[in-house]
Amino acid sequence: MKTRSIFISLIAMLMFAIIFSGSALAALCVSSNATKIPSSVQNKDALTSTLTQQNETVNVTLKNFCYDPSNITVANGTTVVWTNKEILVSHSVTSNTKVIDINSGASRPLFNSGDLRAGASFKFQFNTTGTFKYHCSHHPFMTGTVIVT
Ligand SMILES: [Cu+2]
Repeated sequence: MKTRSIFISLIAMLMFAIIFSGSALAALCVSSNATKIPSSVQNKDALTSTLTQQNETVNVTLKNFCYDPSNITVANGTTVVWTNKEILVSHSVTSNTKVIDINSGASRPLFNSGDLRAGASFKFQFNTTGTFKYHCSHHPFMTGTVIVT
């Protein structure tokens, strides 16, 4: 009986260590910013009008329990591609913004990669301006923002 309780204590400590190490890694996640400025833009006066006409791709990496860059500003119509560059860990890219599904009438995230395994990618095209926050459904401390202008 005593052996069993020691075993249970060890398992509890191990689980705590795993959860804590994930949080510690998240604390090391330095938020980064990026603004996608099309190469065709020569001067700032042209920037606003040109940004809304672009159809470009922006890449975000998932690594060390971080989205990098975690905050991006993109033109309306931009496709964002998230790639999981971890060795073993699965993540997700799950929108905080909810929409009503036309077919089922149920609420669902605007975009959701589901289980994004190491090496896998997920993409979503933004066709509405606004601020779109997202998180990892496996590790809720992982967060990111896409600002569509
Ligand atoms: Cu995750």
